[in-house]
Amino acid sequence: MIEVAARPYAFQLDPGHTALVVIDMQRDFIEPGGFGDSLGNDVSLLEAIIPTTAELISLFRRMGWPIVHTREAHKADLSDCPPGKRSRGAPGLKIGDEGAMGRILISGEPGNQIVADLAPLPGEIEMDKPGKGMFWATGLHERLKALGITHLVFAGVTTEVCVQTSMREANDRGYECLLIEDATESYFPEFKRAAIEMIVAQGGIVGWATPFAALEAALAPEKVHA
Ligand code: TIU
Repeated sequence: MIEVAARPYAFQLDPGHTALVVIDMQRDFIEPGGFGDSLGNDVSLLEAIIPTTAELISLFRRMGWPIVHTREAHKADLSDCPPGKRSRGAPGLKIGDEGAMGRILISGEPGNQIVADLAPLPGEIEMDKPGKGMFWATGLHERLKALGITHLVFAGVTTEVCVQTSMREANDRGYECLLIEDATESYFPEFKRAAIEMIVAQGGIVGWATPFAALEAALAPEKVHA
Protein backbone atom coordinates (compact mmCIF):
# COMPACT_ATOMS: atom_id res chain seq x y z
CA MET A 1 0.00 0.00 0.00
CA ILE A 2 1.10 3.56 -0.67
CA GLU A 3 0.09 6.16 1.90
CA VAL A 4 -1.29 9.43 0.52
CA ALA A 5 -1.65 12.40 2.88
CA ALA A 6 -5.35 13.26 2.77
CA ARG A 7 -8.38 14.25 4.77
CA PRO A 8 -9.81 12.95 7.07
CA TYR A 9 -6.67 10.77 7.44
CA ALA A 10 -4.11 9.09 5.17
CA PHE A 11 -5.52 7.27 2.15
CA GLN A 12 -4.09 3.79 1.55
CA LEU A 13 -3.67 3.51 -2.21
CA ASP A 14 -3.35 0.00 -3.62
CA PRO A 15 -0.88 0.14 -6.56
CA GLY A 16 -1.97 -1.99 -9.48
CA HIS A 17 -5.57 -1.86 -8.29
CA THR A 18 -6.18 1.87 -8.67
CA ALA A 19 -7.86 3.67 -11.56
CA LEU A 20 -8.36 7.37 -12.28
CA VAL A 21 -11.87 8.55 -13.11
CA VAL A 22 -12.20 11.90 -14.89
CA ILE A 23 -15.84 12.89 -14.77
CA ASP A 24 -17.53 14.80 -17.59
CA MET A 25 -14.75 17.21 -18.64
CA GLN A 26 -16.78 17.87 -21.78
CA ARG A 27 -17.22 21.06 -23.74
CA ASP A 28 -20.93 21.13 -22.78
CA PHE A 29 -19.99 22.03 -19.23
CA ILE A 30 -16.75 23.95 -19.66
CA GLU A 31 -17.02 26.13 -22.77
CA PRO A 32 -19.32 29.09 -23.42
CA GLY A 33 -22.44 28.07 -25.37
CA GLY A 34 -22.71 24.63 -23.81
CA PHE A 35 -25.26 23.12 -21.46
CA GLY A 36 -23.69 24.59 -18.31
CA ASP A 37 -23.70 28.06 -19.81
CA SER A 38 -27.32 27.63 -20.94
CA LEU A 39 -28.27 26.94 -17.32
CA GLY A 40 -26.91 30.36 -16.40
CA ASN A 41 -23.60 29.20 -14.90
CA ASP A 42 -20.19 30.91 -14.97
CA VAL A 43 -18.29 28.28 -16.93
CA SER A 44 -14.89 30.02 -16.60
CA LEU A 45 -14.56 28.59 -13.08
CA LEU A 46 -14.43 25.07 -14.52
CA GLU A 47 -11.83 25.87 -17.17
CA ALA A 48 -9.34 26.69 -14.41
CA ILE A 49 -8.89 23.05 -13.35
CA ILE A 50 -7.85 21.83 -16.81
CA PRO A 51 -4.04 22.16 -16.20
CA THR A 52 -4.10 20.26 -12.89
CA THR A 53 -6.40 17.61 -14.33
CA ALA A 54 -4.00 17.22 -17.28
CA GLU A 55 -1.11 16.70 -14.82
CA LEU A 56 -3.16 14.10 -12.95
CA ILE A 57 -3.90 12.24 -16.18
CA SER A 58 -0.19 12.37 -17.10
CA LEU A 59 0.73 10.91 -13.71
CA PHE A 60 -1.61 7.93 -14.23
CA ARG A 61 -0.23 7.44 -17.76
CA ARG A 62 3.31 7.37 -16.33
CA MET A 63 2.22 4.81 -13.73
CA GLY A 64 0.52 2.74 -16.44
CA TRP A 65 -2.71 2.61 -14.40
CA PRO A 66 -6.19 2.61 -15.97
CA ILE A 67 -7.92 5.89 -16.77
CA VAL A 68 -11.69 6.26 -17.23
CA HIS A 69 -13.08 9.32 -19.01
CA THR A 70 -16.83 9.82 -18.70
CA ARG A 71 -19.24 12.04 -20.58
CA GLU A 72 -22.78 12.85 -19.55
CA ALA A 73 -24.42 11.91 -22.82
CA HIS A 74 -27.75 10.68 -24.14
CA LYS A 75 -28.72 8.78 -27.25
CA ALA A 76 -29.89 10.92 -30.17
CA ASP A 77 -33.47 9.60 -29.78
CA LEU A 78 -33.40 10.47 -26.05
CA SER A 79 -34.64 6.97 -25.20
CA ASP A 80 -32.22 6.97 -22.24
CA CYS A 81 -33.30 10.38 -20.91
CA PRO A 82 -36.14 10.37 -18.37
CA PRO A 83 -38.75 13.07 -19.17
CA GLY A 84 -38.15 14.61 -15.75
CA LYS A 85 -34.48 15.15 -16.54
CA ARG A 86 -35.29 16.82 -19.86
CA SER A 87 -38.07 19.03 -18.55
CA ARG A 88 -35.87 20.62 -15.90
CA GLY A 89 -33.28 23.25 -16.71
CA ALA A 90 -35.65 26.00 -17.86
CA PRO A 91 -35.29 28.76 -18.93
CA GLY A 92 -32.18 27.52 -20.74
CA LEU A 93 -31.94 25.03 -23.52
CA LYS A 94 -33.06 21.50 -22.75
CA ILE A 95 -31.24 18.22 -23.30
CA GLY A 96 -31.51 17.32 -26.97
CA ASP A 97 -32.14 20.90 -28.14
CA GLU A 98 -29.86 22.47 -30.72
CA GLY A 99 -27.24 24.61 -28.98
CA ALA A 100 -24.17 26.54 -30.10
CA MET A 101 -22.13 23.31 -30.12
CA GLY A 102 -24.72 20.91 -31.50
CA ARG A 103 -27.46 19.09 -29.63
CA ILE A 104 -27.09 19.49 -25.88
CA LEU A 105 -25.74 16.43 -24.02
CA ILE A 106 -26.21 14.19 -27.05
CA SER A 107 -23.58 11.58 -27.76
CA GLY A 108 -21.22 12.44 -30.61
CA GLU A 109 -22.16 16.14 -30.83
CA PRO A 110 -19.29 18.69 -30.78
CA GLY A 111 -20.28 19.98 -27.34
CA ASN A 112 -20.24 16.45 -25.99
CA GLN A 113 -16.53 15.95 -26.70
CA ILE A 114 -13.99 16.01 -23.90
CA VAL A 115 -12.02 19.27 -23.97
CA ALA A 116 -8.99 19.05 -26.25
CA ASP A 117 -6.37 19.39 -23.49
CA LEU A 118 -7.73 16.29 -21.70
CA ALA A 119 -8.47 14.13 -24.75
CA PRO A 120 -8.41 10.39 -24.01
CA LEU A 121 -5.69 8.26 -25.60
CA PRO A 122 -6.32 4.92 -27.29
CA GLY A 123 -6.54 2.17 -24.69
CA GLU A 124 -8.16 4.38 -22.05
CA ILE A 125 -11.79 3.79 -21.11
CA GLU A 126 -14.12 6.38 -22.63
CA MET A 127 -17.77 6.10 -21.79
CA ASP A 128 -21.10 7.85 -22.09
CA LYS A 129 -23.31 7.89 -19.02
CA PRO A 130 -27.00 8.82 -19.14
CA GLY A 131 -27.14 9.67 -15.43
CA LYS A 132 -25.24 11.88 -13.06
CA GLY A 133 -23.56 8.82 -11.54
CA MET A 134 -21.02 6.78 -13.55
CA PHE A 135 -22.40 3.35 -12.70
CA TRP A 136 -26.05 3.84 -13.67
CA ALA A 137 -26.75 2.00 -16.95
CA THR A 138 -23.08 1.92 -18.03
CA GLY A 139 -21.63 -1.51 -17.19
CA LEU A 140 -18.58 0.23 -15.70
CA HIS A 141 -18.56 -1.80 -12.48
CA GLU A 142 -18.10 -5.02 -14.46
CA ARG A 143 -15.28 -3.48 -16.52
CA LEU A 144 -13.46 -2.25 -13.40
CA LYS A 145 -13.95 -5.59 -11.65
CA ALA A 146 -12.46 -7.36 -14.67
CA LEU A 147 -9.38 -5.11 -14.31
CA GLY A 148 -9.12 -5.88 -10.58
CA ILE A 149 -9.75 -2.28 -9.59
CA THR A 150 -10.62 -1.64 -5.95
CA HIS A 151 -9.46 1.98 -5.50
CA LEU A 152 -10.63 5.02 -7.47
CA VAL A 153 -9.10 8.49 -7.73
CA PHE A 154 -11.63 11.11 -8.83
CA ALA A 155 -11.42 14.34 -10.80
CA GLY A 156 -13.84 16.31 -12.96
CA VAL A 157 -17.04 18.30 -12.82
CA THR A 158 -19.14 19.23 -11.09
CA THR A 159 -18.03 18.39 -7.57
CA GLU A 160 -21.45 18.27 -5.96
CA VAL A 161 -23.37 16.79 -8.90
CA CYS A 162 -21.74 14.13 -11.11
CA VAL A 163 -18.53 13.71 -9.09
CA GLN A 164 -20.19 13.30 -5.71
CA THR A 165 -22.96 11.09 -7.16
CA SER A 166 -20.33 8.86 -8.77
CA MET A 167 -18.33 8.66 -5.54
CA ARG A 168 -21.43 7.66 -3.59
CA GLU A 169 -22.30 5.02 -6.19
CA ALA A 170 -18.71 3.77 -5.99
CA ASN A 171 -18.95 3.47 -2.20
CA ASP A 172 -22.00 1.27 -2.47
CA ARG A 173 -20.03 -1.00 -4.79
CA GLY A 174 -17.10 -1.30 -2.39
CA TYR A 175 -14.50 1.02 -3.94
CA GLU A 176 -12.14 3.17 -1.82
CA CYS A 177 -12.42 6.71 -3.19
CA LEU A 178 -9.99 9.64 -3.20
CA LEU A 179 -11.02 13.03 -4.62
CA ILE A 180 -8.34 15.37 -5.98
CA GLU A 181 -9.54 18.73 -4.67
CA ASP A 182 -7.83 20.96 -7.23
CA ALA A 183 -8.89 18.76 -10.16
CA THR A 184 -12.60 19.15 -9.45
CA GLU A 185 -14.81 22.22 -9.61
CA SER A 186 -18.33 23.52 -9.27
CA TYR A 187 -20.17 26.49 -10.75
CA PHE A 188 -20.76 27.39 -7.10
CA PRO A 189 -17.58 27.66 -4.96
CA GLU A 190 -19.58 27.20 -1.77
CA PHE A 191 -21.07 23.96 -3.13
CA LYS A 192 -17.59 22.62 -3.95
CA ARG A 193 -16.40 23.39 -0.46
CA ALA A 194 -19.51 21.87 1.12
CA ALA A 195 -19.36 18.75 -1.08
CA ILE A 196 -15.74 18.08 -0.06
CA GLU A 197 -16.65 18.57 3.60
CA MET A 198 -19.55 16.11 3.19
CA ILE A 199 -17.23 13.56 1.58
CA VAL A 200 -14.60 13.61 4.33
CA ALA A 201 -16.98 14.09 7.30
CA GLN A 202 -17.79 11.30 9.72
CA GLY A 203 -14.42 9.63 9.25
CA GLY A 204 -14.66 9.69 5.44
CA ILE A 205 -18.30 8.72 5.00
CA VAL A 206 -17.90 9.02 1.21
CA GLY A 207 -14.11 8.98 0.92
CA TRP A 208 -10.93 10.99 1.15
CA ALA A 209 -9.83 14.32 -0.37
CA THR A 210 -6.38 15.73 -1.09
CA PRO A 211 -4.59 18.21 -3.38
CA PHE A 212 -2.86 16.85 -6.50
CA ALA A 213 0.57 17.67 -5.02
CA ALA A 214 0.00 15.16 -2.19
CA LEU A 215 -0.77 12.34 -4.64
CA GLU A 216 2.18 13.31 -6.84
CA ALA A 217 4.51 13.26 -3.81
CA ALA A 218 3.19 9.87 -2.70
CA LEU A 219 3.75 8.40 -6.17
CA ALA A 220 7.29 9.75 -6.59
CA PRO A 221 9.47 6.99 -8.08
CA GLU A 222 11.62 6.55 -4.95
CA LYS A 223 8.50 5.92 -2.84
CA VAL A 224 6.68 3.63 -5.27
CA HIS A 225 9.75 1.41 -5.77
CA ALA A 226 10.89 1.49 -2.12
N1 TIU B 1 -21.48 16.41 -14.87
C1 TIU B 1 -22.34 17.09 -14.10
O1 TIU B 1 -22.03 17.45 -12.98
N2 TIU B 1 -23.56 17.40 -14.68
C2 TIU B 1 -24.31 18.51 -14.35
O2 TIU B 1 -25.37 18.74 -14.91
N3 TIU B 1 -23.79 19.31 -13.39
C3 TIU B 1 -24.26 20.51 -12.97
O3 TIU B 1 -23.73 21.02 -11.98
N4 TIU B 1 -25.25 21.10 -13.63
